[in-house]
Amino acid sequence: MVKPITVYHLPRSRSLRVLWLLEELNLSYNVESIDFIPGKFGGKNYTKIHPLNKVPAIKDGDMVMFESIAIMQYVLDKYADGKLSPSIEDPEYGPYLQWLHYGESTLAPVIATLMYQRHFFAADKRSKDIETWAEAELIKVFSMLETQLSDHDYILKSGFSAADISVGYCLLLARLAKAHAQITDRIEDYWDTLTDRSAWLAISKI
Ligand SMILES: N[C@@H](CCC(=O)N[C@@H](CS)C(=O)NCC(=O)O)C(=O)O
Repeated sequence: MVKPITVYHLPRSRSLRVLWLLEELNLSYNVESIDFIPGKFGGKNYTKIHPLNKVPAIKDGDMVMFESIAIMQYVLDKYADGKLSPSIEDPEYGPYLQWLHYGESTLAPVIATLMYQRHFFAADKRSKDIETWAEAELIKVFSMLETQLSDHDYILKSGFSAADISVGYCLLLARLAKAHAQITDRIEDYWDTLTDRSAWLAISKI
């Protein structure tokens, strides 16, 4: 890496996935903090970086990109030297990719639904039916995770990988969405294991 990657970041947001990965890999980075202005997230200048004004985005040299999982894949392919993801020949490669994407494609939308119902929508726009649906759905999608974690500490038998970062961020999101009733004891233990890692401790307060 010639110059450190710039990470556009908002506290407690999906940009934590990117910072966590960079920290685990011991790569240097700059943090560009985005202001949360309701309705004008990040302001006009940030639209040039992310046309939808969402986080995260990164700048690596002249290259700008967004989508947290895609950014993770980019960093892993370009700078990780085989760390934190199994090789394509490894039998764990398929399950690894599945869980890497499960975090954003399956877990995050359900938890985000709860977040909107409980925090973001005005009281008169909330729907008890949607909230009840999301609670039931979260039990289902967490049960898959619970099964996967039944006989090892991390998602893969071989140990900590980027898939844990993808899924692990959703456990923070679930707490922010007040989904404690859906977080089982095993998932709580997994959260404790993840948040004990020095890389998480280094970035969680940024
Ligand atoms: N799939 C995208 C989701 C990005 C996203 O929705 N980020 C949230 C913060 S965690 C955001 O920017 N929300 C502001 C908005 O949607 O206006 C990713 O993984 O990067």
